[in-house]
Amino acid sequence: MSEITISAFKWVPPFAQGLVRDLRVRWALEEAGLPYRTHLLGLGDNKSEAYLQWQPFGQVPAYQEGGHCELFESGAIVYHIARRSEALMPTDAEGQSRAVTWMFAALNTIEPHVSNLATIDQFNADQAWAKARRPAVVEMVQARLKTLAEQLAGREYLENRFTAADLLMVTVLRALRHTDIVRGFPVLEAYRLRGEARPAFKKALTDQMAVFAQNTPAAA
Ligand SMILES: N[C@@H](CCC(=O)N[C@@H](CS)C(=O)NCC(=O)O)C(=O)O
Repeated sequence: MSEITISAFKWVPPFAQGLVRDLRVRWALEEAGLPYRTHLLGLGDNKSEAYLQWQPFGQVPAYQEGGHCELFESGAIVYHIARRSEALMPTDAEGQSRAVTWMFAALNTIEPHVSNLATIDQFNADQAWAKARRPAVVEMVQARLKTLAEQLAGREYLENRFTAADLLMVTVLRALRHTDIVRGFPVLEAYRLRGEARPAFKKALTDQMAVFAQNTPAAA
């Protein structure tokens, strides 16, 4: 495969370290055994004209392969990698479609509610509207996680093996690390820990955190 480059931030505040979505791509590339380079973005670089040509929303991650295949959206990038790696995707068509189903469930059915809660807690905790809204948002997250826990009962992973869907789902659950919500579902807590115990995850996290450590601003 041609040379792969992914975008990532040089530094983010501690509440976001270990959660920035380039982690998903790093993890997928580690599972697939594919080497990559990083294109590191400092403050404001993600809104430059040049970067917006690559990632129109000015977000990370973005992905480039062979100097031409430019992708964005962490889910699409992980899918692109998974399509070519048995480590992330079964080889049979039905198994692939099942994995994709759970990838969408992670990003489209569960992550929006998790993000709503994270937005309240990390950026608006002191606002009256946030205090009023939070209980209903927590309830919605718990309802989604209850169903997920039921699906995972008696299984190690969402299907009968680890796939890109588990990779995405575990990263979604990790975004609740500032709460006790996942710990309230022992099946999900065990699933999260199972994902985080994978060598590829550990390598991806170590590499993301190393960049932040190297670029910590003097005032932080
Ligand atoms: N749906 C996008 C979301 C990407 C995203 O929210 N990235 C955050 C970091 S985790 C970001 O770049 N935030 C800066 C911004 O939105 O300006 C994906 O999954 O790639």
